[in-house]
Amino acid sequence: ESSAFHAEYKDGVKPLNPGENFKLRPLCLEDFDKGYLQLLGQLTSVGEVTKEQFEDRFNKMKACDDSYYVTVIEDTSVNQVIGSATLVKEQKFIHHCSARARVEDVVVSDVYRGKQLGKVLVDVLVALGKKLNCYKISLECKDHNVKFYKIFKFEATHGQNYMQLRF
Ligand code: 16G
Repeated sequence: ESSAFHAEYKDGVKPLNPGENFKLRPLCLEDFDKGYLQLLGQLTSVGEVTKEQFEDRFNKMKACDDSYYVTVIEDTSVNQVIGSATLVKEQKFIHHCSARARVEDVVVSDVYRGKQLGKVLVDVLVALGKKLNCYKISLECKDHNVKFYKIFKFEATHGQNYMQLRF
């Protein structure tokens, strides 16, 4: 079956209506055939991923309770996923066994930009992170996107660096 990751948004999280023909919802298995991976390909390298590989990864993520909140916007007039963003919740011992969240893989299809869809996605993830009792939400982004994330009150943190080791 192809049920969504998180069946419903938590009580009290009311996403902005993205407008007619645009449906905001959790990722589902059918999204493989609705251009989800092609959309991610506008963000970074995806590579060849078969339907079986996609389903396997989807099911693994879904099996992690209260962890992956993969959110998409579908243009229902063409049955295509045209925007996506993911909230990942990570359990912690610190802050009284709290949790932190990360905003990941924010992408809106190039032909749909300028319609505030990115704002709709990040708005709902921020509200969700708050509702899920995360004590902070973080993200990493390119310089030219800093202005966009400041709208939601994300700020660069003095004394904290984003570091990585790539393989
Ligand atoms: C950006 C994304 C990150 C994504 C990465 C992919 C946001 C806020 N940040 O940093 O989530 O995973 O790009 O780039 O969407 P990479 O392939 O170079 O890791």
